[in-house]
Amino acid sequence: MADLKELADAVVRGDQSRAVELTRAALAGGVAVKSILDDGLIGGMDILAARWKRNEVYIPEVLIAARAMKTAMEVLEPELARAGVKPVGKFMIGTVQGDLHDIGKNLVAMMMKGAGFEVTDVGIDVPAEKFVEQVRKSGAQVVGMSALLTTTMPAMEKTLKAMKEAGVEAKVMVGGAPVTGGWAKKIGADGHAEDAIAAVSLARQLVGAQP
Ligand code: B12
Repeated sequence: MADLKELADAVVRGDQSRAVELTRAALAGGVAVKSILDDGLIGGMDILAARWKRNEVYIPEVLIAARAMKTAMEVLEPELARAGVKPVGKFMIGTVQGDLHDIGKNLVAMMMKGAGFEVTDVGIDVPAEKFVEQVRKSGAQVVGMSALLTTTMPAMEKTLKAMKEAGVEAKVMVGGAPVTGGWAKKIGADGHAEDAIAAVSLARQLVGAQP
């Protein structure tokens, strides 16, 4: 267990090489893959999430930690598949058509991955039809749409409509600086989250996992 605490610390510090080294060492030492994921990698991101909630860390620190977690995940992923460990859920995210902002979207994607979701990132400037096509392809249970421009917020409504018309059953959450809970309600989305941490709690709720 001590090694996993050290692994969580490496993730919190954003120390990529140490996180990879400790993940490899834990695997070689016979530690259960699920424990490495839950207590080491996700454990580290949970510590960071709590610090973010208390305004003790800033976006760059979260990005750096998420990158360390992602690199260590690459070592773990084949083992997770071999051990039959299922993701918390499948999440897909994209920035809506006409909008090129992706820093917030990437942060949400990374935090979601850090929370144990299988994540499909469909990129920026994504037309409604591509959202529909990709949600089907990925089998996502939750879809996230990001918009940073007031002029692209209507594309969220258009995309949601296209998904409903196509009979897509995935839950939809919306976010981005100008997006509010009121907007989410107005367009018929299942929820809105202010930031990446809140997005993780919301996604967990939407797939029926523990918040
Ligand atoms: C960086 C930036 C850019 C970069 C984008 C680079 C990139 N790769 O993303 C560049 C230079 C390309 C750019 C271009 C433009 N930009 Co700009 N840009 C910004 C800026 C400064 C920061 C945005 C950002 O990354 N914030 C940091 C991230 C972490 O925060 P965030 O995106 O809000 O994400 C968080 C939450 O919102 C949430 N979230 C985000 N997405 C999602 C999704 C889901 C599902 C959920 C649940 C949550 C969630 O979680 C995130 C993490 O906590 C903002 C100003 C600002 N302070 O917001 C202007 C801003 C958004 N831009 C603006 C404008 C006008 C433009 C341009 C039109 C400028 C121009 N005339 O060309 C173009 C538009 C290009 C286009 N078609 O998209 C305006 C928008 C005004 C408005 N209300 O519509 C802003 C507000 C600046 C301003 N004050 O005028 N921009």
